[in-house]
Amino acid sequence: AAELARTAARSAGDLLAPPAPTRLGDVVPAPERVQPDPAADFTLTADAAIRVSPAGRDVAEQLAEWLRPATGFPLPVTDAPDADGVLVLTLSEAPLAAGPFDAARPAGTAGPVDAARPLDAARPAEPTAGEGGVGVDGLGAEGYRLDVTAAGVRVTAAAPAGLFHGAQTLRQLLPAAIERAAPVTERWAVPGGSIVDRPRFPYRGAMLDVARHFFPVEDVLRVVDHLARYKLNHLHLHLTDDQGWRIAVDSWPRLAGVGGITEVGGGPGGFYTQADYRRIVSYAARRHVTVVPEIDLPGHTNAALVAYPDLAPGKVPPPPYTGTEVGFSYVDPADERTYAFVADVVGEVAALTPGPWLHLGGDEAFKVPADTYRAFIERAQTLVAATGKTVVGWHQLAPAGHVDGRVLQWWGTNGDDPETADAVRRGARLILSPGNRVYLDMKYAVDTPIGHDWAGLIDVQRAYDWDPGTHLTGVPAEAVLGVEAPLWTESVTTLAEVEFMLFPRLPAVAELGWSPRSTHDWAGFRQRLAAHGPRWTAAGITFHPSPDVPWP
Ligand code: TNX
Repeated sequence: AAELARTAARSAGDLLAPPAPTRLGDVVPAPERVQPDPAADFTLTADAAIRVSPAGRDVAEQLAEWLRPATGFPLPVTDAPDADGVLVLTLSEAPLAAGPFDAARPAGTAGPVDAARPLDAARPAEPTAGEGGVGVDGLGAEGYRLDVTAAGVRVTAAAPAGLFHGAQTLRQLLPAAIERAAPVTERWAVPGGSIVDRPRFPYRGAMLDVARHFFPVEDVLRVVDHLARYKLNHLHLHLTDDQGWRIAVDSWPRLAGVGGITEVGGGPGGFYTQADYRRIVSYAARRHVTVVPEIDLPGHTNAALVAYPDLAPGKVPPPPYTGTEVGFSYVDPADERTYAFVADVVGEVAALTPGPWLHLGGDEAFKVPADTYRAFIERAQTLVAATGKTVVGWHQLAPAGHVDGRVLQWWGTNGDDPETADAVRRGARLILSPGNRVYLDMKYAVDTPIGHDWAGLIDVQRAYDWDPGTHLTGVPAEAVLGVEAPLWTESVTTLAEVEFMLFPRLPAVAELGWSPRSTHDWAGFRQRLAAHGPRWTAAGITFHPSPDVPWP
């Protein structure tokens, strides 16, 4: 009787309350499967608690940190995920109980979905475990399931990363005012229904060039937050270039001490101490973002040569460089000390980096003859492999011999690239960063105040409308590890300018990396993206009000 009374009261409430302002499918990146239930909207109230399994505690704490400022609610985090609660985060290797997805259909068949986001027929929901359940283990470490009913919200995943992505989805389903830093009066409604979601590609990233202009730790942490919102899971830091060396290396202290004090335009530069770098790495790790450090070799090394002229060809100390030309510098490939330098640097950087990757650069070494370049890269790859890390490099590495697991980051503008396709046949995997699609330093339009245009103008539709799975001729989708959007900073000097170049293009790239191809739809994406404008405004994030997007 009590249950009946509660249900009746709830229905009466539903009749009175307006629907949640956000629709369940209004998430960026688009979830794999969405099944709205408009009768099951949930409203977060001051008495809510977050219940979580012990291993998910840190995700629950972060969710509370996101929701407390605007709601002003205490949102205590407590154990006991099995008890009834309002916001429940559950880590489970076991099959999930049947939920709204499964009730209407036999196990293993496609369920009804949001008409706007049809099920990807080629990629059915993962092995339904037993009678009508979805196995979270089938969602991988990053997948999650989110169920919203009038009584509460439950996020279920096999690992903390999945819980984290599910919590980010929940954050997006609340009204935009949730992004405010101080309490506001609002009905904190969440649209009812279920989402089952997991990434298309394992590697989804962005690169920040901290070498052309230096960005302090706090700025980098904020960029990590931006990545994590959109389920990007890698931050590539371009740590070294002609204009500055940004990471302290104990065995070669002048690299940062001398090479770190310059930047484009003559500003003071700067560098990360090893403690600073560790702080970035652990802040990112808490947000399920892996840092990929890049030491660019053999070119883009003027700052290192200023610090250690013995590494320069001819041992001639070059002057510090604060311009924006590329391709003139290189470490001396004929001197054995160069390889000791490479070994020491990659050794220290590897030791500071828990993630599996170490990026060797390799781009634009125009002054090094092709066979010398190849031999240098092969030695450098071996030195990286000896640290236990997997080699990543710009696609100029392609002609060099394969080394276990190596990954090429393709930044070309023409998808016919036989050299890269050949490296893939020899075992390389690819990160796609097509210059004319995802280079975030390109201008949006002719009148964009900062940025380049050598790869063209890139507004949001251009960043969104391509397919990483088919972009390169002769490269199968299985060889594609994922996508990354690089931000070079020759013309970018402040955090606000970084954000201006990231938003709204970064979410477009995030969707290419995360969402199944079947959800790809420019008309729908621009609508979903538009709803994020008020979120960015509420969060104090600078963005370009692109005419491609129907902002509210
Ligand atoms: C090319 S892309 C570069 C960078 C520049 C960028 C400017 C790549 C691997 N190298 O050195 O900053 O163009 O867009």
